[in-house]
Amino acid sequence: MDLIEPVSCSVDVEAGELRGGSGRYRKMLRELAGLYADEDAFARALAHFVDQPVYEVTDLRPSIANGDVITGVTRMLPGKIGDEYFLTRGHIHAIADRSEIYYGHAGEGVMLLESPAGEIRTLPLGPRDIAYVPPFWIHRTANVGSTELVFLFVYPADAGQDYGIIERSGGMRSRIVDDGRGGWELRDNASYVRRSKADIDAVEASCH
Ligand code: S6P
Ligand code: ZN
Repeated sequence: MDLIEPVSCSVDVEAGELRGGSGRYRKMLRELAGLYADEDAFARALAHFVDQPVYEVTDLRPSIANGDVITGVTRMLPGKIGDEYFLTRGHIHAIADRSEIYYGHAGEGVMLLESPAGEIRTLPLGPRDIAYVPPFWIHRTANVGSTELVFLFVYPADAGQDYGIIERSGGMRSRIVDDGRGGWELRDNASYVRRSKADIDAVEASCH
């Protein structure tokens, strides 16, 4: 039996970080090309966000063993590309039946979820909101507020992330855009291509 040492971490909500974790990565806007509908607005925004990560993840990854968990904190800047709110890249878990819990700490977020067949759901992700991502749902998060969005996540360590499922369908079926009244609304993504039966079957097969 290989024992892992128990460890305590804490969430620094002000800094939007997990203190005492083991890893960190940053996502720059230039790494998110193709996510947003308005390519001209994206090109203009690149100049403003040269040095600043759009989002940053600090996590605790004791191992990637089946049965272990990965815990982390994501901190996202507020902002829009055109009228579309800042987003995480989004993914389905590489082993697609692995679920996930998010817990909001600060700011105003929305989780956008899509089933392999293209059904859309949204969940609020503000302070003390718990968002449950069930098995097989593609998920990404938007910062729909005017301050930083900070949330915690926990998911099985063997889950992995498949980002290609969103790229192959031309994005998710809906976009999260400014409704013109200080809030947000869903808009159909004109570039969206429905998944074939073979693609949907491949999601299910990822678990066997
Ligand atoms: C991992 C979990 C979060 C996201 C993070 C960044 O399964 O859902 O850690 O990774 O919020 O999003 P993304 O889509 O760039 O991995
Ligand atoms: Zn995930």
